[in-house]
Amino acid sequence: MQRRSFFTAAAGAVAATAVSRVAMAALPEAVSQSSAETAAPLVPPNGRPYHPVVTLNGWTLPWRMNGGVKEFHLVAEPVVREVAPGFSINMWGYNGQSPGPTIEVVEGDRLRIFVTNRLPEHTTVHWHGQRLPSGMDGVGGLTQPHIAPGKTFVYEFTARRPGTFMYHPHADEMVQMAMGMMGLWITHPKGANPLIADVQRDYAWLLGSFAVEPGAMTPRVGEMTDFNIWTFNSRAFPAIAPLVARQGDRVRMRVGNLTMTNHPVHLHGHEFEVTGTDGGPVPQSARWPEVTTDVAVGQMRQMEFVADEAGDWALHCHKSHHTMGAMGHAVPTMIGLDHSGLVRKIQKIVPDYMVMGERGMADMGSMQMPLPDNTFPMMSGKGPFGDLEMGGMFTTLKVRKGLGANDYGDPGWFRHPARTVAYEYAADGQSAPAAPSVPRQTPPGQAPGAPSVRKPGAGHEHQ
Ligand SMILES: [Cu+2]
Repeated sequence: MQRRSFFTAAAGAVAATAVSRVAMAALPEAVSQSSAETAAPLVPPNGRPYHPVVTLNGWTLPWRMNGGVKEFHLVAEPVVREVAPGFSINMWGYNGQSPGPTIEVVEGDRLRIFVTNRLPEHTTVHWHGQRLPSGMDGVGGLTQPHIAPGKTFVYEFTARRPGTFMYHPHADEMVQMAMGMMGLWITHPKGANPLIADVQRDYAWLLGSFAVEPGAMTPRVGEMTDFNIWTFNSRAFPAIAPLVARQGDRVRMRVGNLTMTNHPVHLHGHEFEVTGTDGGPVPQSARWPEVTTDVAVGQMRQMEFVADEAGDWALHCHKSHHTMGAMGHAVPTMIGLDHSGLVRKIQKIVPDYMVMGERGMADMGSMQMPLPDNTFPMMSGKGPFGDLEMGGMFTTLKVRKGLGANDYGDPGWFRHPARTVAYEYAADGQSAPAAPSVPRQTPPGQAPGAPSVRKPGAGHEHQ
């Protein structure tokens, strides 16, 4: 990740990979990232200025300027991504990570993107949402020959419109996207744009899903519906970085979906507007307040709000199975079942046997259940008040007073002002409001305490 490495020509690579229009030019160095931590935003060292995004648990690909053209070098390759502590997946990605690095450019930039294929099979890169010459669209077989293993192809186009985009293969797509090949692309506006606000915090992530058996490390690539690992930028809660904002900041969230199902993204404590899609900025007259917006497959949504409420706010997919870790999806319903004698019998055969969920499944957050190697609990994460019972597509928005403009560090848990936290009711407490006491009437012929059903139009005067 050092700038100077761009200017050391990889001389040996020239002869083997020279392409006519860039003949005699060395390939830009392929910068690789080994960490799954959120990198500091990349302030542009040259070219047109812009306010950079923060890629959750990701990074932005550096470039070099070459005769007025911005040059990037993507390398498609197998990677090992740490999805949660103690849990890594064999993925395919770009430049050391899945998702690949975010590409940030400015409207009007002339671009040259070198793509080297180090996968065991051919690939291409499709630049989702871009206006570009048809032959640069990256659809293997339709607009270009596939990039064979070991080969480098060059894509050249101008970033014609500002917005939130992504890139992914258009070759053996089912396998390559199930393995994690995707990345974000941000085209910043050139100068002021009436539909694009200045924001103080600009976060971006891609929704992902993987089918990995507990204890395994490689996704089932043929899976169509039964995924068990749900991710923001190939990370699962509690390993997803929080979004941090200074109270009063205008915040943008850019979210793209390359999974096999839709994800209703839900933010607590604030209302946002969808200000843009991968089709471009949304006209002012077409924006309305939301607290949840659905991000369908193959879509991007750009949401904005003013972070004016201090606190720790949940930010998650609203499908409850998508905020679970690996192991919860095939558990039988045990609520209300008395199986007290059964456990001891089964433990004679399977000593570690535990029953899940006779009172619901909340107990599982704190169960010290033996797990296979390389997986993570279905419900995990500790908060200041106990177990969070989450996993998968869940993180927090942490809004604090007086943070520095470039302070993206986790500020820790919120310190709630006095008397602003929900509390346990105490019968002798002075502060709890008294609930009205109404004696229950039992209809004739019905046992006291039995549920009563009131039929419409039955005309009972009580209740
Ligand atoms: Cu979801």
